[in-house]
Amino acid sequence: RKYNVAILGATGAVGQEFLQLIAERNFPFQNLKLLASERSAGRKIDFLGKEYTVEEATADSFKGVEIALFAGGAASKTFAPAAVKHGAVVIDNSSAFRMDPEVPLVVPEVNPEAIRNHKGIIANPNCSTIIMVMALKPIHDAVRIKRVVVSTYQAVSGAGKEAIDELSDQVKAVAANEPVEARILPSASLPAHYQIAFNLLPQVDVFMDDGYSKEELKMVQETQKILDDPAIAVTATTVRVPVFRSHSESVNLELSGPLAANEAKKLLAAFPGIVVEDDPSRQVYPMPLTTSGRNEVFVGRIREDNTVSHGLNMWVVGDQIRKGAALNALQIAEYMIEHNLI
Ligand code: 11C
Repeated sequence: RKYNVAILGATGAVGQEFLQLIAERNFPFQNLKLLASERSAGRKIDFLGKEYTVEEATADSFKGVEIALFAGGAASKTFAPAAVKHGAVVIDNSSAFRMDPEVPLVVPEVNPEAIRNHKGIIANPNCSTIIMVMALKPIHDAVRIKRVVVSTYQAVSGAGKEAIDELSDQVKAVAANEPVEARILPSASLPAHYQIAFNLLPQVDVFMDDGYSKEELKMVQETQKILDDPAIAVTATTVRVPVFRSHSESVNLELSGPLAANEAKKLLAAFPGIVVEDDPSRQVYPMPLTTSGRNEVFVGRIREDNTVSHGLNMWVVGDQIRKGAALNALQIAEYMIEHNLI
């Protein structure tokens, strides 16, 4: 059967990826509503041979909707309760509900069983978290991970369409020897903005009182919730890099027992949704340019770390708009359809 679907935030980077993936994966939709803020309402979008008009989202927009895909942002908090009241399942890409104990936080390859406990809202994790936990899960199941030290190299598209334009404009300005304007990064809500072109920003999202950024906190808390293991210690440094698409992560693990690098490779290669690209002799490793537009999470540079007992290093890269956002959310919906949960 086919489902009535709504996309909230249809004109943004994640919303557009939802449409692309719905077409690619032949997602079984009957009616499709494209919703956005007042600013984007009225825009026409051609999709699979039909013209859709973007509607301004209101509480009534969700009447008759069965699957509501929320691209993220502040609108989620406003509209999720209304969508649930109208009987929709909300799959939400914002951070609003992720740590709510009543809301499952799901990566379908990692903890699909959590979906069954939903009360209308299912949260999609933060993109950097999704990409990392995909690589942690097969290792954690084999030899429990005690501690994770992660540093991220995050693409500008994680901060939305405006940040993509910002990098593009800045690169052109530098090449033309013109003044560079910074308006968005590291975070639009903050007073200071810095050039990202030919630079790195050691800040993703706002800082908390303890000096960590919100992005770093998300990687700690969300990983513990998804792996259902409050004992796993995670410390993160999140960095924005001048890359358009795909987040990369340097992940250092301290395991509770021995695991040879070769064994880790086998575990990772056997895990659904992971591709191991690791052959130093031929200079094979994942890079943002080769992983963008792909659905899998790519792992390379897998090697033992002998500076601690049972240490392991790896390099993890994934398209954060696909697996880190729209694809993961759509996979949750597909799982629910497959298991008669809608
Ligand atoms: C970034 N990870 O790259 C962020 C974007 O909590 O869903 C996603 C924020 C979130 O800027």
